[in-house]
Amino acid sequence: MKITDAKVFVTSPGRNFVTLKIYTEDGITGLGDCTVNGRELSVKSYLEDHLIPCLIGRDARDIEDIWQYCYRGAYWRRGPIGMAAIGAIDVALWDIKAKSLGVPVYQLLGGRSREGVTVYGHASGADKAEAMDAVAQYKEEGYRAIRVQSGIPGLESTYGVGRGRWFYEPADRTLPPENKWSTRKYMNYVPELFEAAREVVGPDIELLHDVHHRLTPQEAAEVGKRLEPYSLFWLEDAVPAENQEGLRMIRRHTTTPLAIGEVFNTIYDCQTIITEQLIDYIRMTVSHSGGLTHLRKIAALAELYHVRTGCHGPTDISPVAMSACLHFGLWVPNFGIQEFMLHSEETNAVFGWEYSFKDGMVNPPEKPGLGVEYDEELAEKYPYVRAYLPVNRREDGGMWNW
Ligand code: GCO
Ligand code: MG
Repeated sequence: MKITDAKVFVTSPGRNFVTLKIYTEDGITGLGDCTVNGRELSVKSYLEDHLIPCLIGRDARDIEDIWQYCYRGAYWRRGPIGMAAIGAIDVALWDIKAKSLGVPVYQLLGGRSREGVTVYGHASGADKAEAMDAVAQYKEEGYRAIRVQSGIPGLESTYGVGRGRWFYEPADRTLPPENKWSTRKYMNYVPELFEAAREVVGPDIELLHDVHHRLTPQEAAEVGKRLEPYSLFWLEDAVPAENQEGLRMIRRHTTTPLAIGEVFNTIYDCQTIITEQLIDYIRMTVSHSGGLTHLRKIAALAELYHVRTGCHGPTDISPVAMSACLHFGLWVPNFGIQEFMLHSEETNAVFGWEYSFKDGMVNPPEKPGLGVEYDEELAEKYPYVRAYLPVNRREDGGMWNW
């Protein structure tokens, strides 16, 4: 089953998505998502200028060999752009193989391990009252797990607060917006936010929180300790991800479970924190971590150390990658949770797919392959628009992590 062509599509039905489509000689095609929010065209170029010419004529069934060829064949390995490109090729090849065998992708991975993929929804608000309204609404919708983010008193803007109740897209179509940050104001506020959230949801619904790389290990240890009374499911990205050893300090001081890894792209980025059991959940996702072939190896390593999966799944993950995550989550033995953010109607129309949501669990389309169709004609109506994620400064103007 020779690969005859591969095309990269960029569309912007409300926000940008980069999609790879691989074509084979017998007419079966496969899709992969390689959207890197705010750096979309770099991935397109990496694929078109460097990887696609090497794919033509290869047997689409040789998924592992093609992965190794793309990874080892590049002297300059790893990194978010290269690994997203490899990830899209890999997922498209799993899609093709599953379609050729007439089975959903999860069947190739090893079959169903659970009834559905438990997801967490995003409750956020400009202030505590608004955030609590959103928490109550997610509870009513039947979510078993809710991430809570809120504007911080005294700060004009922050991360993680959606525009409208169900949608969240931080990238902006101008130059990067600038946020201001105060660790002190954040730390003063976050315990009362979770005291309120625990009261709204009661003892059985899981609560999650994202710190978005804003703290030092010492500060994160303090926040973890102060949140212990509210029994979080996880505290995410408490510190910037580059320094894996930094997690040791947090671990020594708090039992609040830790999740990290949405910006990682290879197994080497999480080797220390997994093998030293410094985290509880690994956040790496299909589209940014070399596809299903690489992510299943990461999950297998994690399984040895009681670390469970918690794949990144905001709206910058297209329905192609989200579907791949759901197939993965249905199978992976050490599943933890799946992040789930609703896409806009325009996005769902471009990426035709039907998933089911019941009792806080999502199931992928029960169709051969990933179960996603890309409508090229409709996609053309939404041309690419350059967009940037915000940058972040401390109150004194010094640069900080967004
Ligand atoms: C999350 C993330 C996202 C990121 C976004 C950046 O946990 O979902 O932190 O919301 O901010 O992926 O593009
Ligand atoms: Mg996050």
